Amino acid sequence: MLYHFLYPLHSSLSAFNVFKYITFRSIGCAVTAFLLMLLLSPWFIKKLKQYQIGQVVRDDGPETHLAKTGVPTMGGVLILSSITISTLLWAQLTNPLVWLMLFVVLFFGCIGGIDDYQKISKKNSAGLSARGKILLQIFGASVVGLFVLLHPSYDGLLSIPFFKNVQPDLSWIYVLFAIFVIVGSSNAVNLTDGLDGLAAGPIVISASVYLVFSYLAGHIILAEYLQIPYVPGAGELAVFCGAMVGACLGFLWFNAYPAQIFMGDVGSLALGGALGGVAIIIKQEILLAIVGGIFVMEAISVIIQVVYFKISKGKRIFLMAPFHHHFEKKGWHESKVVVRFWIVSIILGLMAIATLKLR
Ligand code: 57M
Repeated sequence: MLYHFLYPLHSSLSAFNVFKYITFRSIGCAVTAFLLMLLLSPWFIKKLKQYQIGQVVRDDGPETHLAKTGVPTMGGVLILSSITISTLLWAQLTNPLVWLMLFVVLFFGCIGGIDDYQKISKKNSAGLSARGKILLQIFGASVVGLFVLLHPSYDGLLSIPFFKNVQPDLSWIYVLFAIFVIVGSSNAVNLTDGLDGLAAGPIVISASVYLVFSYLAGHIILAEYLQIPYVPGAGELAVFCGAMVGACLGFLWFNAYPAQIFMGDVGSLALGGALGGVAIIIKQEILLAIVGGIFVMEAISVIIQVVYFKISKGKRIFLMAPFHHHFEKKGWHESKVVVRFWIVSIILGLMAIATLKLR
């Protein structure tokens, strides 16, 4: 909005020229989202407590988690509001990719929100059925998949990090692939969100990396120079990623150990879906497995545990899955697990940036 109102004034005052620059608007967007979270969270936490929107903690998890019963949850509502407000303020609103991403983040947020609400309002409810949740997720993701398939600037080619000449053509199967990436990413972030700050930290890192890649993908000269797919208009997604970075940093302020608020499924499903969506739209799909390596590892740990549990008739590989519970059960303090996961996430983020040159 600011772009549309303030940039045209540059003819009378040249200072308004800055609103043309994606870099300036991405930073402005991140700062706005961060400040919104910082200013509104104390009020929001008070309201959640007042309406008794508190976490129901399972009693079969690590014992230390029982103390978390009643911690206000559904902080994702504020995260999504901050992302939406800041994106609407700073992005170029004539760009369809911006609206597509707002659709993804809000649609996945609604799925998580309904799930959270059912769990909280009927204390013993398991929330939305697994089948209902996955069908809704597939619907949301297929909107992105179909957009990419039908849009003239896209093709079904996959870009493989480190191998610039290997670009398999998936043709229409690309839609199924897009669904797999977005739904997978949404659920992987959801599984990761089990310790204070464990999901928000790696989301900040992943969204920062995708901010850089979105900017480059939307810049014809830089994209050609770096030999990454050029996607017209993708630069505006740097502004959207800026909103994700700022909002999650602001959330982390209150979600850091000991957490004053959890994001709930409304946050985790939406933010995971958004990362998957950006990866698809800017054609850096496989890169997500590196950038979001922590989320991938957590999801794989659950798959391995469940499969092994079934074929061995009750034996386990990890003390508990997802992976973070394994370390807690080994006696690591929650904060140690979280900070170490962040360290791995930062290293993976740097590796992802390195793929720009190592090809
Ligand atoms: C949700 N959510 C947390 C909070 C957060 C298939 C199976 C592996 C599924 C998995 C599962 O349900 N995972 C998704 C993970 C929950 O947090 C809420 O949920 C939102 C995210 N969806 O925002 O609202 C608990 O996580 C803790 N938490 C924090 N800090 C935070 O900032 O401490 C969350 C955010 C909160 C709080 O304690 O209550 C969750 O874990 O429920 N299931 C599991 O993860 C369970 N694992 C399991 O059953 N493993 C078995 C299987 C695989 C064979 C095994 O290894 O033997 C564990 N989860 C819990 N107890 N709580 C184990 C039992």
